[in-house]
Parts: sequence; C-alpha cells; structure tokens
Amino acid sequence: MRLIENWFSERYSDNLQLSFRIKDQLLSIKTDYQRIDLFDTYDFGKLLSIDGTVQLTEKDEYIYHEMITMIPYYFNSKPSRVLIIGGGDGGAARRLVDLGIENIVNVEIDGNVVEVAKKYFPAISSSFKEKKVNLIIGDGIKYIKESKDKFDRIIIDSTDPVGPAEGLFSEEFYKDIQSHLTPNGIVVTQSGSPYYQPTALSMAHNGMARIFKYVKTYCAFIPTYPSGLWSFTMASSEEFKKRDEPTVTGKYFNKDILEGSFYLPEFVKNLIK
Ligand code: AG3
Repeated sequence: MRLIENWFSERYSDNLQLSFRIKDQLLSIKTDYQRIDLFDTYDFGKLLSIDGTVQLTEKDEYIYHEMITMIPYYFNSKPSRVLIIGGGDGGAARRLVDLGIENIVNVEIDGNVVEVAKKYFPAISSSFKEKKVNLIIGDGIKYIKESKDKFDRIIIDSTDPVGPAEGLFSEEFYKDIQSHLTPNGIVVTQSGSPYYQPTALSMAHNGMARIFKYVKTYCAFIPTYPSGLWSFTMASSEEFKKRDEPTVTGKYFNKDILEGSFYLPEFVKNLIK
C-alpha cells in the first residue's frame, strides 16, 4: 500500500519551512494581483495563502485580528471612523464591528480575496453584510490620495512588503495616511516577523518615524506566521494616551496584553533604534 501525504509549506528561508498536513486543496487561482490558494488543514482548519504565504487560518486568525484592531482602539480618543486598507477577508472589519465602531471603510485591491472569504470563511467575512461597513474594491494607495475623508484609525492589513503590498510600507504612503487622520488619530500596520523579516519591521517603523512624532511597535504570538513572533507598528502625531475605560477581553487580547505586548525583546528593539 502506498500512503500519499499532502502538505502545504510556507518557505521562510532557503533552509526552513513550515508545513501543514492537508486534507484537501479547495482552491487555487491566479488573479491580476496574486496567487490565492485555499487548503483544508488538519491542525488549523481552513488556511488561506497568498503567493505561498499564510494569511489566515480558521484556528488562529483571532490573534492577528484582535491585535491589529484592539490595541490601537484603546489609545487616544474613542474612534468612530475607521479605514482598513487590505483586509479583504473581513477579519479586521468584524472585530471593529464587535467594538461598536459606527463607520468602517474597507478598501481591498483584490475582489477575489473577498469572494473567497465570503464562500469559505463566512463567519469571518460576515462583517461585509453590515451596514456600517463600506467595502470598496480598489487600490488603497490611490484611495488615500484621492479621498477627502478623515479617519480616527487607519489599519493597514496587508501582505508582506513584496509584490502588491510593497507601496504600503513606504514613507510616501505614510505621509498620505497622516493627512487623512484626525489630530490624535492612529495608523497601525502589520510589520512582519522580527526574526525572519527584520526589514519589514524596520521599513514600517523607520518609515513611520520619519512622518509621525510617535511610533510604537508591539508583538504577538501567531503560531502560523513565520517564527511565531509577529510585530505590529502604530503611529500618531500626538502622544499615545491609554483611555481610562474597562477593556473587552478577547481570546488573545486582554488588559495585560494591552500593556505587555509593548515590552520588546532586545533584538527587536535593536531593529527599530
Ligand atoms: N495579513 C498579513 C499576513 C502576513 C503573513 N505573512 C507571511 N505568512 N509570510 C493577514 C491577513 C489577515 N487579514
């Protein structure tokens, strides 16, 4: 008898990859922007990959989505208008809806990501059915250049800074972002694995630091992303002030995480000096 085992692997370096044993490959499409694959894995449920990199899994998506929305939520004025750039799976929008945000604009460049999410991740993408969420299929960089709107938070939920998302890590883009934030508004971006993608983190942090007076990096443990240690970087033109209000407890996020995720290992601090 021959046993055929199927695995999906994301390559981290020439010498290391993370492999998921899969029950099935549900989809593989090449869009105008990227390649989208969908797998049914044994340990993490459905897994969405873009250009060979894990974007989300059913089992651990809550960590990334709580951390990109809830940490910046509790600083400065209570947000009511939020812009998401990327985030076509709807996961970030869903958390914002749960936080009670009244007005959410979500600009995703690749409509196929939204379609895939609607079909295969109905719970995560259910946010797109909400009246409060205005989904726009378009280029976030262009949107921000042309829009006259101001937002209290801008969430950059992008892929890695190679390919279509590269411009989302540039100083020029952060400048445009700044002009669309309310005075103590906050921009946050995912800034990669400090261990395997140190340049993603330094690009985001140093790029933001050239435009904004206040920049802070925080980390979270995300088992399905390279090295498990993941970074997020947020910036504002005014000093960060934690609001004095009780925090919601998520599945990862809690009041200790709101404080503790800003304590960084020394090698991470050295990347953003
Ligand atoms: N977007 C950021 C995922 C980056 C993962 N990188 C990697 N696996 N190399 C997440 C999309 C979820 N809304």
